[in-house]
Amino acid sequence: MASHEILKLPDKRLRLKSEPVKRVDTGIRALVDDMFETMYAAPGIGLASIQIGVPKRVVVMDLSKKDEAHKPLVFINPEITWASDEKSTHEEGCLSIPEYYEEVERPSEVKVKYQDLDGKTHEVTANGLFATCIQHEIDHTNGVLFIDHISKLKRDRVVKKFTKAAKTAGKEASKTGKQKVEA
Ligand code: K1U
Ligand code: ZN
Repeated sequence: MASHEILKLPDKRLRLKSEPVKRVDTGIRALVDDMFETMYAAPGIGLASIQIGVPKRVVVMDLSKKDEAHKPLVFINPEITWASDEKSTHEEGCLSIPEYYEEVERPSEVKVKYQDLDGKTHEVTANGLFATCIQHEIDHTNGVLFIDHISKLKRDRVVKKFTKAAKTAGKEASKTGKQKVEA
Protein backbone atom coordinates (compact mmCIF):
# COMPACT_ATOMS: atom_id res chain seq x y z
CA MET A 1 0.00 0.00 0.00
CA ALA A 2 1.18 3.53 -0.74
CA SER A 3 -0.16 7.02 -0.31
CA HIS A 4 0.08 9.08 -3.51
CA GLU A 5 0.31 12.77 -4.27
CA ILE A 6 -3.09 14.18 -5.28
CA LEU A 7 -3.17 16.12 -8.57
CA LYS A 8 -4.15 19.75 -8.05
CA LEU A 9 -5.89 22.29 -10.25
CA PRO A 10 -4.84 23.30 -12.98
CA ASP A 11 -3.21 19.91 -13.77
CA LYS A 12 -4.53 18.96 -17.22
CA ARG A 13 -4.80 15.27 -16.30
CA LEU A 14 -7.82 16.17 -14.15
CA ARG A 15 -9.63 16.91 -17.44
CA LEU A 16 -9.07 13.42 -18.93
CA LYS A 17 -12.01 11.07 -19.50
CA SER A 18 -11.03 7.89 -17.64
CA GLU A 19 -11.08 4.46 -19.34
CA PRO A 20 -13.46 1.67 -18.23
CA VAL A 21 -11.92 -1.18 -16.21
CA LYS A 22 -12.08 -4.30 -18.42
CA ARG A 23 -11.17 -6.84 -15.74
CA VAL A 24 -11.06 -6.48 -11.95
CA ASP A 25 -7.63 -8.03 -11.31
CA THR A 26 -4.84 -7.76 -8.72
CA GLY A 27 -3.64 -4.50 -10.32
CA ILE A 28 -7.06 -2.90 -9.75
CA ARG A 29 -7.18 -4.24 -6.17
CA ALA A 30 -3.72 -2.72 -5.49
CA LEU A 31 -4.89 0.59 -7.02
CA VAL A 32 -7.95 0.57 -4.71
CA ASP A 33 -5.71 -0.06 -1.65
CA ASP A 34 -3.51 2.90 -2.62
CA MET A 35 -6.57 5.09 -3.18
CA PHE A 36 -7.93 4.34 0.30
CA GLU A 37 -4.55 5.08 1.86
CA THR A 38 -4.36 8.38 -0.06
CA MET A 39 -7.97 9.36 0.75
CA TYR A 40 -7.69 8.61 4.49
CA ALA A 41 -4.35 10.46 4.69
CA ALA A 42 -5.70 13.58 2.94
CA PRO A 43 -8.25 13.34 4.68
CA GLY A 44 -11.27 13.09 2.41
CA ILE A 45 -14.54 11.23 1.98
CA GLY A 46 -14.06 10.27 -1.68
CA LEU A 47 -11.40 9.87 -4.36
CA ALA A 48 -11.38 9.05 -8.08
CA SER A 49 -8.26 7.32 -9.46
CA ILE A 50 -7.52 10.17 -11.91
CA GLN A 51 -6.82 12.31 -8.81
CA ILE A 52 -3.69 10.18 -8.30
CA GLY A 53 -2.93 10.24 -12.04
CA VAL A 54 -4.54 6.92 -13.04
CA PRO A 55 -7.20 7.46 -15.75
CA LYS A 56 -9.40 4.45 -14.90
CA ARG A 57 -13.06 4.48 -13.88
CA VAL A 58 -12.41 3.63 -10.22
CA VAL A 59 -13.88 5.50 -7.23
CA VAL A 60 -13.53 4.99 -3.46
CA MET A 61 -15.57 6.60 -0.70
CA ASP A 62 -16.06 6.47 3.05
CA LEU A 63 -18.92 8.47 4.53
CA SER A 64 -18.53 7.17 8.10
CA LYS A 65 -18.65 9.79 10.88
CA LYS A 66 -15.55 10.85 12.83
CA ASP A 67 -15.84 8.36 15.72
CA GLU A 68 -17.36 5.49 13.72
CA ALA A 69 -15.53 2.51 12.26
CA HIS A 70 -14.43 2.92 8.64
CA LYS A 71 -17.03 1.98 5.99
CA PRO A 72 -14.97 1.71 2.79
CA LEU A 73 -16.98 1.72 -0.46
CA VAL A 74 -15.59 0.84 -3.89
CA PHE A 75 -17.26 1.66 -7.22
CA ILE A 76 -15.73 0.28 -10.41
CA ASN A 77 -17.13 1.60 -13.72
CA PRO A 78 -19.83 3.61 -11.87
CA GLU A 79 -22.58 5.07 -14.03
CA ILE A 80 -25.74 7.01 -13.24
CA THR A 81 -28.74 5.10 -14.58
CA TRP A 82 -31.39 7.48 -13.19
CA ALA A 83 -31.43 10.94 -11.62
CA SER A 84 -34.34 12.62 -9.82
CA ASP A 85 -35.89 15.80 -11.24
CA GLU A 86 -35.76 17.19 -7.70
CA LYS A 87 -32.52 19.06 -7.01
CA SER A 88 -30.60 19.72 -3.77
CA THR A 89 -27.83 22.13 -2.94
CA HIS A 90 -24.84 21.03 -0.83
CA GLU A 91 -21.49 22.58 -0.05
CA GLU A 92 -18.71 20.67 -1.86
CA GLY A 93 -14.97 20.52 -1.51
CA CYS A 94 -12.36 18.74 -3.62
CA LEU A 95 -8.97 17.29 -2.68
CA SER A 96 -7.70 18.59 -6.06
CA ILE A 97 -8.82 22.14 -5.17
CA PRO A 98 -7.80 22.32 -1.51
CA GLU A 99 -9.49 24.70 0.91
CA TYR A 100 -12.08 25.88 -1.62
CA TYR A 101 -15.73 25.15 -0.86
CA GLU A 102 -18.83 26.17 -2.78
CA GLU A 103 -22.52 25.31 -2.92
CA VAL A 104 -23.44 23.04 -5.85
CA GLU A 105 -26.90 22.07 -7.09
CA ARG A 106 -27.34 18.48 -8.28
CA PRO A 107 -30.15 15.88 -8.51
CA SER A 108 -31.22 14.97 -4.94
CA GLU A 109 -31.33 11.24 -5.69
CA VAL A 110 -29.51 9.02 -8.22
CA LYS A 111 -29.32 5.34 -9.07
CA VAL A 112 -25.79 4.13 -9.75
CA LYS A 113 -24.73 0.91 -11.47
CA TYR A 114 -21.20 -0.26 -10.66
CA GLN A 115 -18.98 -3.32 -10.20
CA ASP A 116 -17.41 -4.43 -6.92
CA LEU A 117 -13.93 -5.88 -6.28
CA ASP A 118 -15.16 -9.31 -7.41
CA GLY A 119 -16.38 -7.85 -10.70
CA LYS A 120 -20.00 -8.35 -9.62
CA THR A 121 -22.52 -5.75 -10.87
CA HIS A 122 -24.79 -3.85 -8.42
CA GLU A 123 -27.20 -0.94 -8.50
CA VAL A 124 -27.63 1.37 -5.52
CA THR A 125 -29.92 4.34 -4.82
CA ALA A 126 -28.09 7.30 -3.30
CA ASN A 127 -29.43 10.40 -1.57
CA GLY A 128 -28.07 13.08 0.81
CA LEU A 129 -24.28 13.27 1.12
CA PHE A 130 -23.95 9.89 -0.65
CA ALA A 131 -25.72 11.31 -3.75
CA THR A 132 -23.58 14.47 -3.69
CA CYS A 133 -20.32 12.58 -3.27
CA ILE A 134 -20.97 9.84 -5.87
CA GLN A 135 -21.99 12.46 -8.46
CA HIS A 136 -18.84 14.48 -7.65
CA GLU A 137 -16.66 11.34 -8.07
CA ILE A 138 -18.37 10.18 -11.29
CA ASP A 139 -17.77 13.72 -12.62
CA HIS A 140 -14.03 13.19 -11.93
CA THR A 141 -14.08 10.03 -14.09
CA ASN A 142 -15.42 12.22 -16.92
CA GLY A 143 -12.89 15.04 -16.44
CA VAL A 144 -15.49 17.30 -14.80
CA LEU A 145 -14.72 19.29 -11.62
CA PHE A 146 -17.26 20.69 -9.16
CA ILE A 147 -16.21 24.22 -10.15
CA ASP A 148 -17.76 23.48 -13.58
CA HIS A 149 -21.14 23.63 -11.80
CA ILE A 150 -20.62 27.12 -10.30
CA SER A 151 -20.70 30.58 -11.93
CA LYS A 152 -18.02 31.45 -14.51
CA LEU A 153 -16.98 34.41 -12.39
CA LYS A 154 -16.26 32.22 -9.34
CA ARG A 155 -14.64 29.49 -11.48
CA ASP A 156 -12.32 31.93 -13.28
CA ARG A 157 -11.29 33.38 -9.92
CA VAL A 158 -10.38 29.98 -8.39
CA VAL A 159 -8.60 28.74 -11.56
CA LYS A 160 -6.53 31.96 -11.62
CA LYS A 161 -5.58 31.56 -7.95
CA PHE A 162 -4.47 27.91 -8.35
CA THR A 163 -2.63 28.62 -11.66
CA LYS A 164 -0.67 31.40 -9.96
CA ALA A 165 0.14 29.13 -6.98
CA ALA A 166 1.34 26.32 -9.32
CA LYS A 167 3.58 28.77 -11.24
CA THR A 168 5.09 30.12 -8.03
CA ALA A 169 5.71 26.56 -6.78
CA GLY A 170 7.29 25.66 -10.15
CA LYS A 171 9.65 28.66 -10.06
CA GLU A 172 10.60 27.89 -6.46
CA ALA A 173 11.28 24.23 -7.38
CA SER A 174 13.54 25.19 -10.31
CA LYS A 175 15.49 27.58 -8.04
CA THR A 176 16.10 24.89 -5.43
CA GLY A 177 16.60 22.12 -8.01
CA LYS A 178 13.52 20.21 -6.84
CA GLN A 179 11.09 18.58 -9.27
CA LYS A 180 8.96 21.08 -11.21
CA VAL A 181 5.22 21.20 -10.51
CA GLU A 182 3.17 20.44 -13.66
CA ALA A 183 0.65 23.18 -14.51
O1 K1U B 1 -13.22 13.88 -4.80
C1 K1U B 1 -12.70 14.57 -3.95
O2 K1U B 1 -12.00 15.52 -4.26
C2 K1U B 1 -12.95 14.27 -2.50
C3 K1U B 1 -13.96 15.21 -1.84
C4 K1U B 1 -15.33 14.56 -1.91
C5 K1U B 1 -16.51 15.45 -1.68
C6 K1U B 1 -16.66 16.20 -0.53
C7 K1U B 1 -17.78 16.98 -0.33
C8 K1U B 1 -18.77 17.02 -1.28
C9 K1U B 1 -18.61 16.30 -2.44
C10 K1U B 1 -17.50 15.50 -2.64
C11 K1U B 1 -13.53 15.43 -0.40
O3 K1U B 1 -13.40 14.51 0.34
S1 K1U B 1 -13.22 17.06 0.11
C12 K1U B 1 -12.82 16.87 1.84
C13 K1U B 1 -14.00 16.64 2.71
O4 K1U B 1 -15.12 16.81 2.28
C14 K1U B 1 -13.83 16.17 4.11
C15 K1U B 1 -12.58 16.01 4.66
C16 K1U B 1 -12.44 15.56 5.97
C17 K1U B 1 -13.55 15.28 6.72
C18 K1U B 1 -14.80 15.43 6.18
C19 K1U B 1 -14.94 15.87 4.87
ZN1 ZN C 1 -13.00 16.19 -6.16
